[in-house]
Amino acid sequence: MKLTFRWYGKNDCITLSHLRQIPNMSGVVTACYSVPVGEVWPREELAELRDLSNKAGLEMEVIESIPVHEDIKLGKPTRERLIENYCENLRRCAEVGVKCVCYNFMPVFDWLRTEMHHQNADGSNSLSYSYEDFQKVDPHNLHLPGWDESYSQEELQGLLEEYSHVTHEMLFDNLVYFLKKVIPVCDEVGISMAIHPDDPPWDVFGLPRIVSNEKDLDKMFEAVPSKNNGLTLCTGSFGAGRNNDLVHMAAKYASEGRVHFLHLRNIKWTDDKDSFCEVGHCTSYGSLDMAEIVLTLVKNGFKGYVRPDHGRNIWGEDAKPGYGLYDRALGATYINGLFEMAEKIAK
Ligand SMILES: [Mn+2]
Repeated sequence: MKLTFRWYGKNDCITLSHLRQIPNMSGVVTACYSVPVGEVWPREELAELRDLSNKAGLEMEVIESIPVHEDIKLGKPTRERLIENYCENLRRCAEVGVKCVCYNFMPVFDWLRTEMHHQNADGSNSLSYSYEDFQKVDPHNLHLPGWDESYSQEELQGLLEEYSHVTHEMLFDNLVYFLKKVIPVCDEVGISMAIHPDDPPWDVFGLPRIVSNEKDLDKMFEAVPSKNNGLTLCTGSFGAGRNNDLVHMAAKYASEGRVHFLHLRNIKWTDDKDSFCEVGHCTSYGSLDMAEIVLTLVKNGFKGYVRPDHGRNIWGEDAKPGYGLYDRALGATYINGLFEMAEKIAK
């Protein structure tokens, strides 16, 4: 595996020299954040990100993400130009050495929580999702932490209205339409696409979601069989769905060569409905068996990129929720330990 870490570019208060000092760190996971969704990324900006990373002793082989414009998900006529731009971005990424691109196909909301600073017993805080609190959220008068400023109320209402006619089948057809244009470019330039699962893995506000479980994935891989049509196995996202058997999914998709990118984090189910809290990475902290997941991946030939996903805020750090340095760095060292042992056992 190659251990990586998300880096939000030059404006990230966590610097490349910080990242370089995390044991076994191979590279960054980043993107051109200045470019509006759907537009072409400037070559100079990509080259600059790559050069800054390389100068700090880090690779830039993973992009997270090249976002998919809502018009592509909605299947509007404008998707032709937007998909062409997407393909051009893939070519440009390949030119600077990118090997893997993470993306998602969630309508409007690419993640949802009800609390950004849930207080934990040990004095840390983390993101959480409460079933009870979520029932009280009105999408037509949205005040949800992390989302209040992403869209204006008018824009959001417009999008919700457009999606009100989109079924799961239509969204899936639009994903396949997109992949049938994008994957041949990936095959040509040597990039693996790694779709990120729905977070959390169920429909929200009546919006369809189609990357939530094994059945969804099988359908998608069957429609576009190239191995470059792959997966970001995000344990925290799939793991919030209690019917998802992460160990089984790890074995199946690693042996099929579909797991190109791994997001490792643990979550704890906090009631008998859908509520969960993000916790420290170790197995003992949450509901997912992290050691078994990693061992299973390695035994089934996983050799992709890994990054510690969301961490808690600890040691007084007040970071972008989920993206502090300290707990993700602790997560990284834990991941190193799991892989070192798993690779020894698998030999
Ligand atoms: Mn993730």
